[in-house]
Amino acid sequence: NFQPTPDDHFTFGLWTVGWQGRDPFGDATRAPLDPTETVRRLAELGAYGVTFHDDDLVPFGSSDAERATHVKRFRQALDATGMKVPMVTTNLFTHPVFKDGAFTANDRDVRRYALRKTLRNIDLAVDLGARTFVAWGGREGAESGAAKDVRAALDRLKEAFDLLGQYVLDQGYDLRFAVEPKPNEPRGDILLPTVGHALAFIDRLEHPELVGVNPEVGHEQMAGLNFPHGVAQALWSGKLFHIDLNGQSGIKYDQDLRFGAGDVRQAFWLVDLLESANWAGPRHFDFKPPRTEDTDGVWASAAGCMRNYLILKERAAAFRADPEVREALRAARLDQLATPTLAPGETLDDLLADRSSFEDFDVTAAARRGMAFERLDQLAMDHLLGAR
Ligand code: GLT
Ligand code: MN
Ligand code: MN
Ligand code: MN
Repeated sequence: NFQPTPDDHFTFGLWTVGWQGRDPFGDATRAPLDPTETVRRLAELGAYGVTFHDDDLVPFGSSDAERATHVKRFRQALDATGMKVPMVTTNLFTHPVFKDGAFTANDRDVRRYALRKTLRNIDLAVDLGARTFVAWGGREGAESGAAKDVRAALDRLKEAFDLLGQYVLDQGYDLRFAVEPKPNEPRGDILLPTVGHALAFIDRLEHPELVGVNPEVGHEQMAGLNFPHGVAQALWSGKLFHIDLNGQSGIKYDQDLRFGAGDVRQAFWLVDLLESANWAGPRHFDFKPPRTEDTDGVWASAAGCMRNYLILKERAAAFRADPEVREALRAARLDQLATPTLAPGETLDDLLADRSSFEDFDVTAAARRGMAFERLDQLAMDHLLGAR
């Protein structure tokens, strides 16, 4: 019946349902939401937990006493509802001090401040039981060429992650970092624009084992990329530490639609991938209920994220279980793709000596074989559209 329960591990950022609808052209259309109200409403809807930026919970500039009160009220709401906090992140983009970035700001004192803001928030994250710390570098970038020496900026970004990793090890924290790529917006060009860039960067760190990625559906699609393919490569690399689910319609501004809206076919293949890989992390929604919506519309939008995930999960399972699909997968030779190209024990010399692989290989006949992908894809379409 597509009714979510905590066992589905659906989580939401406080900033998602809490978005007031302020955009570059218009003022807020909704009143602020109290984080404790968000916790209660999401629990009622069947969510597992919430995530937040430091500033979502404790307004920027709060005193230590105010901070303690905000955290205490939040903790009480968590205890009352059983909601969890699997992930926390730092806001290093809203305050004007971060206008040229945080870990890669040209101003050295801004970089030191950004590190301190993050370290403080790591302590809170661990205190609330989070195991993942997301780092979205939305302001780490540039609008013009000479303004940012990208190689120097990457040195500073590495320095920041090396220090944060060292801190977590020194404190004995059970916490890993997840870098969230995005190609642009709010900066003209953002550093680590795609999952691939982030994976290559992580390899250069002092403690790469502590750092993975947090891909977001819309962010890869803003770069014209295939999101399930990016997630598959992150899984293949053992680097899918977290995921941001939402919707996007092609290459345009970051839409942050509810999950399932936008490119529904990629959403289907994504759910199929996460479920068939038995991915164990939370299904985290990072969306923005459109500013046309009132508070009822906000909760309808949040409920829609979870409902669409569950519908697609059912559709993907039906696709995988269909005997005709299994036969179509064989006809498309997916079983061959899963078989190593050399036989067990076969060497490069054996391959060179194998006349059937080259000298006697019937290239013309092999080229004539159809791949039978269209029939397979139509079966997927039938399942996705509920026609089977
Ligand atoms: C911001 C951004 C999101 C990130 C959040 C984490 S903040 O809303 O647009 O994609 O995941 O910092
Ligand atoms: Mn995100
Ligand atoms: Mn986004
Ligand atoms: Mn966003």
